[in-house]
Amino acid sequence: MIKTPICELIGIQYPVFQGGMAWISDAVLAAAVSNAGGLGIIAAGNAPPDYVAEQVRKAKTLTDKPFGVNVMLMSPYAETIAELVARETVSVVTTGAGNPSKYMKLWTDAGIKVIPVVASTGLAKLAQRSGAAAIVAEGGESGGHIGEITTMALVPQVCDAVDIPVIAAGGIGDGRGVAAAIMLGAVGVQVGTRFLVAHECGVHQNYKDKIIAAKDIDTIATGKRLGHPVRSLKTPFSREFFAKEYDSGVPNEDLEAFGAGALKLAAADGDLKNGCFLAGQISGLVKKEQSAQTILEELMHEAETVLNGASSWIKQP
Ligand code: TUI
Repeated sequence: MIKTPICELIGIQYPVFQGGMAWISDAVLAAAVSNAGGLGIIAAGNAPPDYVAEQVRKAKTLTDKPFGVNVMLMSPYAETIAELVARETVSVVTTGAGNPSKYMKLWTDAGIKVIPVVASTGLAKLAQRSGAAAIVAEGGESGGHIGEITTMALVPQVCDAVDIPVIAAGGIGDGRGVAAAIMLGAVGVQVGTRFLVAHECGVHQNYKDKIIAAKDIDTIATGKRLGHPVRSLKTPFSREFFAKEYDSGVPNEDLEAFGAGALKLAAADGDLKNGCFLAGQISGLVKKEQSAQTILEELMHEAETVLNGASSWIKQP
């Protein structure tokens, strides 16, 4: 059995967070992951506060285990949602796509464990100073909004930069990834893409089918020119976005307008032409739909096997 300080800190059986995926991670998925022993996380994304409140209340009816809410700091509703999660006193808040400093006191005063998702050591240190309970260090292999640095390079640097527990994210889809993350100094992992194909994930079937069909080089990072690069599957939409991005004749406002609403079109409608299917580079490894429980058990069992076997490479002289 793998037990790390994050299990005790949050009160979970397995040191695995389910990534907060915008328009995808709802109460049903989060509760399934939490009931199975991981940390389920509801994604606020760009959704309005009423939707987030409804999902939080629903999750409370579906599980008595700890769960989290991911607050996407670029959302126009970030402030209202920040207040809402403080009122609802969820166990954990993770944040993404920005600096959570201005909300830290509100959340920690409410007894919430705040675990910012960061892509740099600078933001990790800042988050620790303002009261974060732990940090998710997310490499650019992940799906959605991404930073510049790979998981392999980022995780050990964040571990050295802070004294709080570090969770690795980005490119982790099986037990080998979990074992590698632990070797880099992390005490847990956050997994998005693999949970996207969980039976309990209500995303459109087209989305799951595309992940399962994807191979290693089937994702693309777009939006660098707008200052918020996003990784998604290669589709007619993402290829056109990429082409427009490198066309200096297309103004930034037109590029923003082209992308608006595309995440929801993919997640809710499975729109293969106009949808933006956020997904990590590990998509090529995800080959079947399984229950959240099986995914967690497989991740941990494989990680134990890999970690137990690792010392066999050490030969006595
Ligand atoms: O946040 C994520 N992943 C996301 S958010 C999202 S929804 C979205 N919708 C439209 C456009 C963009 C996103 C989909 N996926 N991951 C955590 C993460 N945060 N990765 C990188 C960062 C990050 C990057 C820059 C955090 C902070 C930062 O700058 C900090 C500063 O000082 O402002």
